[in-house]
Amino acid sequence: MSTASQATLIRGACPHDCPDTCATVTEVRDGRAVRFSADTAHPITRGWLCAKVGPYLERVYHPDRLRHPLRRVGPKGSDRWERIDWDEAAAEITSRWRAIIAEHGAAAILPYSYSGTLGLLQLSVCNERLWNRMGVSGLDRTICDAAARTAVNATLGARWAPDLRDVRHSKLVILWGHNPASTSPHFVPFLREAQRGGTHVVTIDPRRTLTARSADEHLQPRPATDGALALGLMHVLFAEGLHDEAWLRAHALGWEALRERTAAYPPDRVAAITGVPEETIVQLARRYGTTKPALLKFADGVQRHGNGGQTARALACLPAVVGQIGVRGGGLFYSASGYVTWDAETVGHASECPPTPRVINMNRLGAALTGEVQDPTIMSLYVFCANPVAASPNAGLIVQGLQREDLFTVVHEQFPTDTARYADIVLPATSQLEQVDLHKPYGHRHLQYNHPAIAPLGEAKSNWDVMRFLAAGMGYDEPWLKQEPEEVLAEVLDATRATNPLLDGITLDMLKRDGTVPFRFAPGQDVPFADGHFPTPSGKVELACEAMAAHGLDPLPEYIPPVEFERDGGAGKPTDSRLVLLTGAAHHFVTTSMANQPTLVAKEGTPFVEINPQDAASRGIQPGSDVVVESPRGWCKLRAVVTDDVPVGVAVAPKGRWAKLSPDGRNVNWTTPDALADLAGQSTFHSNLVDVRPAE
Ligand SMILES: Nc1nc2c(c(=O)[nH]1)N[C@H]1C(S)=C(S)[C@@H](COP(=O)(O)OP(=O)(O)OC[C@H]3O[C@@H](n4cnc5c(=O)[nH]c(N)nc54)[C@H](O)[C@@H]3O)O[C@H]1N2
Ligand SMILES: Nc1nc2c(c(=O)[nH]1)N[C@H]1C(S)=C(S)[C@@H](COP(=O)(O)OP(=O)(O)OC[C@H]3O[C@@H](n4cnc5c(=O)[nH]c(N)nc54)[C@H](O)[C@@H]3O)O[C@H]1N2
Ligand code: SF4
Ligand SMILES: [Mo]
Repeated sequence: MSTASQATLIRGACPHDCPDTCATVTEVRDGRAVRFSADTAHPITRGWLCAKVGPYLERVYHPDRLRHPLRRVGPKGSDRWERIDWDEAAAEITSRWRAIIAEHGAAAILPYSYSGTLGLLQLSVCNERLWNRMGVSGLDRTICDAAARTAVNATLGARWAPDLRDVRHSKLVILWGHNPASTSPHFVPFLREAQRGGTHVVTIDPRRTLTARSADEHLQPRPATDGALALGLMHVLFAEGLHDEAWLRAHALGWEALRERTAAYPPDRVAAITGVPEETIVQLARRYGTTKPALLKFADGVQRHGNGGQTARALACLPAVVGQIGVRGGGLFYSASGYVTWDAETVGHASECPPTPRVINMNRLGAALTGEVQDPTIMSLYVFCANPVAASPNAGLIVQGLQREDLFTVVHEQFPTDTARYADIVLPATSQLEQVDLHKPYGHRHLQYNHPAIAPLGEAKSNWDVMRFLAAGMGYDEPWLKQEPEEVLAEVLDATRATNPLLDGITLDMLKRDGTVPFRFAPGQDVPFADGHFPTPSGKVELACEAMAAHGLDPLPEYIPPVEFERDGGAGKPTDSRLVLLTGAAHHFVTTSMANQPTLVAKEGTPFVEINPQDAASRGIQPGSDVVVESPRGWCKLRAVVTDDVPVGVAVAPKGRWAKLSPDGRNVNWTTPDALADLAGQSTFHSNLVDVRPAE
């Protein structure tokens, strides 16, 4: 009888790579989670979870959850395993590592992780402590946001974002290369509220996304031409005197040089480059110059091009031209990550460790495993919180590298992913319901504590428990490799609070008790840069930015087409019949996470590629037929969706599909480039020219 068992409610945080970091509530009965829902009191979550995480218990109790360590018994990739226990697993891993270190040095070991969880303990600390102690190769974490992170920090001095509820004060909102209806859903109701009150919403995206459908205006520039579009808007603003000169004089470095630069971007030239009509460019510039407060919100998709750094720079400069920084309802919304940076020393204890011998760009994983990285060659790969075979670029080359007989690969995972398939040892990971963590969102300004709700499934261990276990196996004795989870969190929180007033008075006990705790903004200081000070070297917004020169870029924003695109005199038209393949977020997955949940896979349908009717006709492609999508890196097979949601010359196939769950055993990342962008080693997934043709 149901009355016999007592229900408990456990507070948590959604751990996934999403700006919303929802506050969750798990109902537990007899040790089993029976209901998973949203906190109704959280000011952003407001009682609902997205389509992906709503059915989370399907993920937690999925029959495919890994429950004990496995050792490979067949050839690499054959998916034949024997069950082993944790002691055997640790003994094998540590003895292989000792032998590799003795023969090649610790640099021959590469840990690879990204964003399976965003927790302080299970990701940030686990990215550092054991690896620093071992002195292994570092990973340059560039797959997602490296270019914009660098560009925004250099231009404004920090990644600070407005309270997303303040969009209610905006009169104009420009969503640029950002699809929040799928990727930051809790922003959308606030946006709608503003829109109902008369706010004009513009989306700038080559694809008619879910977000674009309900915008007031949709501009569809050719991919990777956004830098030119932004400079064109500035051209009109300066030419028509719609810039805020008083503000620029007081707060901006290099605005006159920027004005000169924009002289080369008159609307007719920008229209030719971008494909956006001249009148539309002029009208949007006038609207942006005269409608205040105006918010410019961009996210990560738009930077995943060969010229992503300069694009992000141009976008970061725009709000300054119209003096819309430090204004409630205005400004730049890129990321809130910069408000709190966890204290690096307590996260990693690097000062007590050997120096990191080298850093390897994660976008080059396939190349790194197959010869690009030598002296020493990578002899062991340890993957956790990532699924590179399905999520990283040029995946075919990664598979080739993982098949190297002399490579020792360990994968710590919740599921038998495309990457786990190529491991020598697979270790079972806990889910968020089974582990402790503390979360700092990148889309809003509240900390969120995650209590474990249930015991680990089978023999699953959390990342931190595995790190401690392996550290003991390596014979390390440092107390910071043995701490309990809460001790680690308290150590980092206390050290971070000591230098960051936004955490004043926030203790671990308070976080455990309240779950959600907002940052402590001083009165009047919750609007980013409200005091007119910018933490750049000059104290101003750096429109001309010497830091960019140090990265080998023009100190002023500039439009240069990505090298991957052979362009017709810079006019932005491909000179051949290939299509630009964009592979942004799928609505029902977070990259490849969730893409093995039956109800979500069913909602997403057969892996597809959208192409314009004109492109379909000229290639003899029937709607609903199978097509081959091919680049110089490789190919995959997808179902053709013929739609004018995508313009001529562009194809769209969302990221996230598992290769092993796809009919051809591949996904779009068999085609994507592993070339690096103009800034910070950024990935260039979307600078991808592909042939699309009917499958035989
Ligand atoms: N549902 C869902 N949510 C997610 C994720 C997911 O996989 N699924 N992933 C999470 C992660 S890891 C991240 S980084 C964020 C990303 O969040 P977003 O940046 O909002 O998402 P993306 O779909 O990657 O890219 C946004 C848009 O950029 C467009 N785009 C591509 N190239 C260009 C271009 O040259 N110009 C312009 N103007 N637009 C362009 C794409 O068509 C896409 O609609 O979302 C997070 N949230
Ligand atoms: N074509 C294309 N590819 C892309 C992108 C794109 O736009 N286009 N976007 C890129 C972006 S923005 C990003 S951020 C990357 C993300 O790339 P990844 O970080 O590789 O993300 P996921 O594919 O979600 O894989 C995360 C894995 O971590 C596992 N996991 C979750 N929690 C835990 C845990 O607590 N412990 C352990 N050990 N494992 C856990 C999950 O089961 C999942 O398999 O993908 C990139 N891939
Ligand atoms: S994925 Fe994002 S929107 Fe969905 S529950 Fe998690 S934090 Fe909330
Ligand atoms: Mo990302």
